[in-house]
Amino acid sequence: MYNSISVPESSKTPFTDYARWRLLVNDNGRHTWHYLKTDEEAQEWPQNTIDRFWLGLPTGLPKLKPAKDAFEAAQNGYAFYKNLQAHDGHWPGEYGGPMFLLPGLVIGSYVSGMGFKDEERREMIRYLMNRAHPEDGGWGMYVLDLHSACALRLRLIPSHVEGHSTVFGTALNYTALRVLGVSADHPVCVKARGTLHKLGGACAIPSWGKFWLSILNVYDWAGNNPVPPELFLLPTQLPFHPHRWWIHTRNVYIPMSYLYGVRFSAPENELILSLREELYTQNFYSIDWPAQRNNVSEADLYAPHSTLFDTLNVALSCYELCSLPPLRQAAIRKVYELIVMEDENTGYQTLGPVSKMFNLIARVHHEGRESEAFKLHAEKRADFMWLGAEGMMMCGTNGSQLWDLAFISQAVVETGLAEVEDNRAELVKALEWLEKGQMLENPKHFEKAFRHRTKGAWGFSTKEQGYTVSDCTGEGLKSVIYLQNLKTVPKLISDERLCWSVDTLLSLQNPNGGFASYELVRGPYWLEWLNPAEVFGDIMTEFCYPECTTSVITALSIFRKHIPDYRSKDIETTIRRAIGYLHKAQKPEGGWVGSWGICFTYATMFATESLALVGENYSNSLYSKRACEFLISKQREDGGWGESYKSCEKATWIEHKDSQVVQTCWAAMALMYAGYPYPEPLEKAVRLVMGRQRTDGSWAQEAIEGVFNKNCAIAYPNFKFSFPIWMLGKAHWYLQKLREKSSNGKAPH
Ligand code: LAN
Repeated sequence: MYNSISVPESSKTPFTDYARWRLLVNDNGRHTWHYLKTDEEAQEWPQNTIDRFWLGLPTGLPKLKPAKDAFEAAQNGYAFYKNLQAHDGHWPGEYGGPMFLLPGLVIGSYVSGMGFKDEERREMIRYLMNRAHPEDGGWGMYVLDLHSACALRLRLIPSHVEGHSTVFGTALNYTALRVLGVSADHPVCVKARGTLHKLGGACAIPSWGKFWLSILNVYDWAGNNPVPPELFLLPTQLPFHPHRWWIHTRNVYIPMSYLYGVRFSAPENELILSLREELYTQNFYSIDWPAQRNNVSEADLYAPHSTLFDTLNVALSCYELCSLPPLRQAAIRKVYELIVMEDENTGYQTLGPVSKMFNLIARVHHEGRESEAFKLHAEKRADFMWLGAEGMMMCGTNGSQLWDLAFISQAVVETGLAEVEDNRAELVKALEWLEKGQMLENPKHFEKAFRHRTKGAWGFSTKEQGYTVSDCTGEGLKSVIYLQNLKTVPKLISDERLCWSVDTLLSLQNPNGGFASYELVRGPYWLEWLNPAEVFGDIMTEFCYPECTTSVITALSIFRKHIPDYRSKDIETTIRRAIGYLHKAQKPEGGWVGSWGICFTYATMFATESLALVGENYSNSLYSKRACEFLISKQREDGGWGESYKSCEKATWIEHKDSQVVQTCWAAMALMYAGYPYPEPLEKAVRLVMGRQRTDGSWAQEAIEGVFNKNCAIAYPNFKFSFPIWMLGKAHWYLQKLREKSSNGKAPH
């Protein structure tokens, strides 16, 4: 269906004209890339700074007057970052890192008969070429080094690649390249195929890979463990009913069970026949498929199956041989209904990039390519596709709009930058975005679709995507209160609406006092023994996270100062119980393990802020003091902090080879929230971050900042602006106060 495409051997320079790409920002936070074909179009819609920055082209932004102190450095940082704010008030950004998403986009589109524009295909190919491992040519689970492997190969930048190639990454991305039209003889394919074969070939791909390859008809359905849709017909009271699973796992397995139930397979064609030969080390037609169900390469294995899960699969495989057609049909109808409800609840964005493509295939299977569903899915597919300097990728979500906006808004207010005349217009725009971005109703399909309430909430990306996230609601609420407290900003969101968001936050507390990500913890911990995914940890149920809990504590603490009468008893009890959870979650060494950012510096910053808001600080709380001492023990000679993504995998501090600007800011902010009384560590941190600031006020991209499911890294490139601005501005006033106190001869506390 996609014709073959000839691309250069080197991916160093773009395969399309980068001067013709534009980021369209519309509908309150949607951002999509468009290629202008003619000179007239290009003239009518000129490229702006945002386009140029994210494409990696020179921005032409001026050199700024060198900063004399931390506040001026923060001001310079914001003077730069302001230019990246879109007209609707949010800061668009790239959200890449995972290397298993683009193949889903490509395979899912291919089997659904949904094409790509030629320029999109070329840039996706280039992205995959740039992300191939510089030595073996394969791909891993995620990208750690945000500089392209190509730049590394050419030694344009000194660094090294930490990730290793896996069967999951290599087989899927190889397949994606071939589907996109690259010939099997192209050097990038030859090299990757060699690595895939060395790793044992596609038979040893983890279960999600087996699934994608089965959909494409290059792996046999008999080589998959069963994914019976009947699970969704079981009584909801059962402790393992899917509505109790973590929402991402549930929303991936709903369409998966549909596609498994109907054994969806693309019709054979030349490419498929050829891939059957390329992906394996043995003859495709002689493979013993049932024997491959639990065959997962060592290079991929992170969460091995439990014996319970393996036993269950034996039983389910027997059931597959004698499943009752009417029951199967009823189950397929049930999961299809859930798929449709999810599409409609989210404006066809769906919860995330994996369910997006599975839902699309299911809808096309059921309703065809002429359907409205196909059209709407096609339109929103663009929201996940991002063109970066290295080519076109599939993002972890349809953006991180709320998240990025919330941090920079709070930073600007807390540092006093909001008082600077020149900075006001941006803040009004940010508030306008928050106003339009708040969810004002519960989902259209609510309990029936197993959804949690959304009224008053903010999600991670846009209102359209429509999912409450506990900490996003917390950060959204804080930002609104901060901004609306400024005299120069109009009040756009009523107190009533703020109260709705508090209602949502209060509805999310778990019996142990902690907060999870999207919903309450609905299932027992032992469900993790049924984790089928092999490559991710802690995915079966919601868990309580220090980061989510702390965002809620800080939001509620700030809210009650603003509106003291609203549900004051409930808020008090909720905060007290949440602090109890936080105390328990502290590691004996003094830090908190981050699950969404890397790693201890991230979670500890949120934790000391929460403690401070309930009056616990370095001088009166052992928790706060231990946190400071822990961080101080990790500060390096150069004044910075640097921890590897492996800290998240192993839940213990593991040094990164270099100190990191973003982590240094998190650690320094943690110390300041705790009221750390000694200036030297902070002064050293400030020097490091100022020293790495560029003349236009920006900072360079360093190591990847985020993580999920223990084992996958994900990029938050806007953090390198918001946190340095925040930390430097805060440190300026903080250090000034410390100096005043010591010159008055007073002890710091
Ligand atoms: C995210 C990104 C944001 C993140 C925070 C708000 C930072 C966090 O505090 C709560 C959890 C949340 C919302 C989160 C959950 C898992 C996501 C959606 C992601 C890490 C981005 C991508 C990831 C998603 C699961 C990727 C698709 C992969 C699957 C395994 C389905």
